[in-house]
Amino acid sequence: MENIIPKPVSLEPGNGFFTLATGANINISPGSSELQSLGQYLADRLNPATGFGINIIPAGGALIPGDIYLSIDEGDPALGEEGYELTITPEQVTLRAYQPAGLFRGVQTIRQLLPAAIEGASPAQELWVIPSGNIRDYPRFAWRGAMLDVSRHFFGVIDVKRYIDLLAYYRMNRLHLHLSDDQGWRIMINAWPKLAQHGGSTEVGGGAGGYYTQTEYADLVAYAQSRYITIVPEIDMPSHTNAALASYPELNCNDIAPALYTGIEVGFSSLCVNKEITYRFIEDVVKELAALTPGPYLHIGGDEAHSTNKSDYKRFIERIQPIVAAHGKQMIGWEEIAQADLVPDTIVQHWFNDGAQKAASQGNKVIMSPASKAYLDMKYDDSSPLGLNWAGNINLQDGYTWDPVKILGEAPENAVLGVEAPLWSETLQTVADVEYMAFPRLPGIAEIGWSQVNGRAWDEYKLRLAAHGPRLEAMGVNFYRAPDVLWEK
Ligand code: TNX
Repeated sequence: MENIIPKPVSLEPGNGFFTLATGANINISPGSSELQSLGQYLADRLNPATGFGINIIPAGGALIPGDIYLSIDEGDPALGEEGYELTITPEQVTLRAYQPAGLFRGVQTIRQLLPAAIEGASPAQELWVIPSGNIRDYPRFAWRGAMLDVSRHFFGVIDVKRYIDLLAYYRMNRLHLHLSDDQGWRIMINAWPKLAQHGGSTEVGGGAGGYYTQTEYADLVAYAQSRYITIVPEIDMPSHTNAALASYPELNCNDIAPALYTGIEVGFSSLCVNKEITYRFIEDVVKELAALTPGPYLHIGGDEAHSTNKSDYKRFIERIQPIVAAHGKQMIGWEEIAQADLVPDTIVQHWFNDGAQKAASQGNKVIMSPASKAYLDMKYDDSSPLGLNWAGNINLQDGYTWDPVKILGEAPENAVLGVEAPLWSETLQTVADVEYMAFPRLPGIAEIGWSQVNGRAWDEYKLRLAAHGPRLEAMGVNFYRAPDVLWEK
């Protein structure tokens, strides 16, 4: 019971065990299509390794011994959107929540309470027991995210779905996709098709790159939604735009398209902020992206605009803000945008300077992604074969032992929406590379976002993490077996 990540708010062990056996059903109430899908999601996690063929049924009157119950009937509003209550007795597993998202988070806890072999892809000989007890749990922060840079190296739909599934396992709820940068434009925009066709045709190192069609992108968004994860699309501007500038000469101040770029320098490109066509372009991109995005957020980058002068930069951000709002989205930007006058609902993402602190003291909400703690692309240590180190090496302990509300200095704590772990992909070419950098640091960030700060300690956490080794192995995750953790076999 003690090895759950993120650590639950409260956990009381009971006596005995529940045994999942052949013939067990998942009972749902109410019998809505949403709960049917949620039940099926759980059955799909349990059936491969158990071979039981568990079915979903609407809950009836009398409780059936050996069954699992998922219910939002008379759910406790105090659990909020994502909280849940899990009661395990030798007779039943009962998961209750106020909202379906809470059930989904609780389902991850059920998975983690079963033997690690439950995550295997084919039937295993195992006694499928869950220790009795009571868990009541809800998140500390509303925003528990990861960012994947699909621009520097492109990752296709299957790869991103796998990442979504791993985020879900650790109860995260946001996936920020960095969809454009100097090296690649990764989403088809029908009004400006060369962005994807030309701007998406390469990546760092000169590989083939790629892009999502709008149908593929919609499929990704729906997949994330089925895991109660909101996709946050980012189109970076005014800098980090070489792929766009290379695709349309008219976006350049001199009307000359530069060549595609496959290196890893930052900050050299800029949209032509004094041309009207730049704003028509942004209007078209925001319009199509907003239409593809059911979530409330749209990220406009805004970082490292080293070749845009300060007053141009400020005017640019102040002109983009109402465009995003006009398409019904809440704007997010990296903390450099705090140089501009921000409307109250613009969200600022901290990474490396004091912009977020300034924004928070002005009343804006902030997302904490401190580069020296939360950047999954930093090396673990000097011997790491992948990653960068401009913000320092980040070992597991460094990545785990920080508090998002202590990063901001004088700014008010309630400004912090939550945490996000960016994974920039300059050095990452494959899913195996992505997993090696994200695991096992990502579960630590997930815990910082979800769990209460009291009771969190590295010495205790690293024991729980050790027990996740066999789980990650069963899922086929290529994780870094950090020497400071006594990984269980
Ligand atoms: C800084 S973080 C960047 C990215 C790089 C990253 C590499 C940020 C807002 N900008 O363009 O990929 O460093 O760690």
